[in-house]
Amino acid sequence: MKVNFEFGNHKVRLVKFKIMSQNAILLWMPDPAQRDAKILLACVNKTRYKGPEVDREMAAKDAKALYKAGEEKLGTDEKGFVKILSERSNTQLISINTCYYDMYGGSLKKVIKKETSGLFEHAFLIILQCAENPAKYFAKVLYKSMQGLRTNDTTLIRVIMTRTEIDMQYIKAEYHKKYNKNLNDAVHSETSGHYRTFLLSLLGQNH
Ligand SMILES: [Ca+2]
Repeated sequence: MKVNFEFGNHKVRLVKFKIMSQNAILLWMPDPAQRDAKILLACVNKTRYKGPEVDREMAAKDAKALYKAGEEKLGTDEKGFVKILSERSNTQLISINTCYYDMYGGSLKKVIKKETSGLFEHAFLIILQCAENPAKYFAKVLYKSMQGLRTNDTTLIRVIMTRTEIDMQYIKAEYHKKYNKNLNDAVHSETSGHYRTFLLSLLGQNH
């Protein structure tokens, strides 16, 4: 989707790109240090299986590997977390989470919070949230970007531009469910001029 509009004296053309959620995670990282860049590359480069099939046996193996890399170990082997969290499909991650709970009595979210910190923790939690319910995650990000005195336009435009049209329908539904307000109306009240027209055209019809 291409939209032309004028911004000051400039004619601007913005194109909506169709990219995977992994790439979006990359965008979320503010100026990552070299150490933290590993997970970003892992997320982008590895081919993540997208289908619905779940391998229970492999999930149990991964749960065990995560336990060894985290709770069982003094300190944390972050590489072990990166490998599993960046390579497994969303459905597989949900299965790993269930296995972990059954085997060790705690959720992966809790383990990540306990065993990791900083950008690693941030990225791992995003991956987990995206596996569970990506639309809910992005609805929350959009809501937060419009809170407070100043709207965070960078976040707002980044999320809206990087979601596919189908993703956006799910995000709008989650937004309405959680905040009891239409996303289009929220964006309308937080923006103005060509910028508003542009964002609303990317959001599509109000449902
Ligand atoms: Ca540990």
